[in-house]
Amino acid sequence: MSLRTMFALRSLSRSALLRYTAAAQFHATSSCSGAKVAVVLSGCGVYDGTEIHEASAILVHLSRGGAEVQMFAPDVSQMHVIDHGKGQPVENESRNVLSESARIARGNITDLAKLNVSNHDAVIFPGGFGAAKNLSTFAIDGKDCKVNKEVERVLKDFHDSGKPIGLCCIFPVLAAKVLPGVDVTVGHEEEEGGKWPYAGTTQAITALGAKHTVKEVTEAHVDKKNKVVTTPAFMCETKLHLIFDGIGAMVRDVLKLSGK
Ligand SMILES: *[C@@H]1O[C@H](CO)[C@@H](O)[C@H](O)[C@H]1NC(C)=O
Ligand SMILES: *[C@@H]1O[C@H](CO)[C@@H](O)[C@H](O)[C@H]1NC(C)=O
Ligand SMILES: *[C@@H]1O[C@H](CO)[C@@H](O)[C@H](O)[C@H]1NC(C)=O
Ligand SMILES: CC(=O)N[C@H]1CO[C@H](CO)[C@@H](O)[C@@H]1O
Repeated sequence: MSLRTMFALRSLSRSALLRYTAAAQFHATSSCSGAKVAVVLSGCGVYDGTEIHEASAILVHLSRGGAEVQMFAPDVSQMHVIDHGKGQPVENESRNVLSESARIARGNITDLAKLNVSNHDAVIFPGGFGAAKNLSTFAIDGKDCKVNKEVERVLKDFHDSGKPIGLCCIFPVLAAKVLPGVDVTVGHEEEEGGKWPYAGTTQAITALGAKHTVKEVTEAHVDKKNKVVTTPAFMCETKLHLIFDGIGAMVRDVLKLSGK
């Protein structure tokens, strides 16, 4: 202990010292994670790529949890480009999923083909239509969709290695396709007057032979056997901070399962 620290400790009152110790312990347990987490993106913008708020919420909660993050995206072209102001496809414009995702990663992104499961403790996939348009063909083919082969490989590699997989929004449907019998949530199973506009997705999940569990937007669902953690996020028409909280629950459960 340095003289300076000793002096600082001596001058603290006993109760302040206890508070200080408790805070230090809390700090240690809350940020000791150091888990290496891969985050996989599918473009930039809800209608043709990654849902930006979901990606951001995941990164904030991972940062708070003390995780070390590396971001990835496949080097493929987007199914189409949507003008997010008009909600319509832009004709004759083509964009690359890796370079668009780099916007969210502040430039620091790696081709998904280079993701090696040995280098990470967990993987998290945010949602957005990019998952259904660029990482799979779910937007067009529904339950008969194909999944991008690198995405399929990564899901299987983490699953086979017993490393946790975190998913939100529409992404659980890709897990349902790739991981037989997985148990996931995308929220409620009825539209309930527009609160759950994509409730029909639950039918695709069960048609794929997976199990659907009903959860609230602020909750995460843990499939302990498969180490798959899911939360509804923007499958629910609700306030942004509730979606943020649900993603926080998902990220915490992923970090817990990583054992780091
Ligand atoms: C980019 O990300 C990698 C992996 O997380 C990290 O090691 C590296 O320092 C980052 N580079 C920059 C320039 O931020
Ligand atoms: C898009 O490309 C096609 C074929 O190259 C061309 O015929 C068409 O005029 C283009 N449309 C626009 C809006 O530029
Ligand atoms: C993945 O990383 C491990 C450990 O660093 C290494 O042994 C293995 O060869 C790598 N696999 C591939 C496909 O690069
Ligand atoms: C342009 C295009 O359609 N790109 C791809 C988006 O992702 C799906 C699923 O992997 C591919 O089939 C598309 O080719």
